[in-house]
Amino acid sequence: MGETATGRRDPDCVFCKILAGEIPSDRVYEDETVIAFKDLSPKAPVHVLVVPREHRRDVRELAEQPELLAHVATVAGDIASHQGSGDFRLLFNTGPSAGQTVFHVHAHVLAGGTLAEGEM
Ligand code: DGP
Repeated sequence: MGETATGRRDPDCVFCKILAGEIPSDRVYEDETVIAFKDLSPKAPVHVLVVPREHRRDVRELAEQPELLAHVATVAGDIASHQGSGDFRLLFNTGPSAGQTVFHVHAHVLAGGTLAEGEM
């Protein structure tokens, strides 16, 4: 785990590399604390990941910063309003058996069309 001027960074983390511009992404929003980009393998008409800039493992670590967690939810809602009807599903996979594959906390924003219950 390394520290940079912009906060915590893991040099092996794919989302830290996206944040640093080392891996391209289709960004839909960014500010001082979060970025949002389209998921590589979309599971819904709108499938965007909202990612805090600082490297945190999962939503449990993010919850140590309640304002940042709330900001992630606000950004997710704004994206759903701009890109869909405003309805959306917000999902944090947390831990390998729950499907987390990238261990840099991110919220999946799923929207557009009708989302089936139980479907990601
Ligand atoms: P999770 O399984 O909850 O950890 O979600 C990780 C998501 O990240 C998964 O839906 C695919 C996406 N993803 C992984 N690598 C990349 C990448 O390099 N670019 C983009 N845009 N998305 C990625």
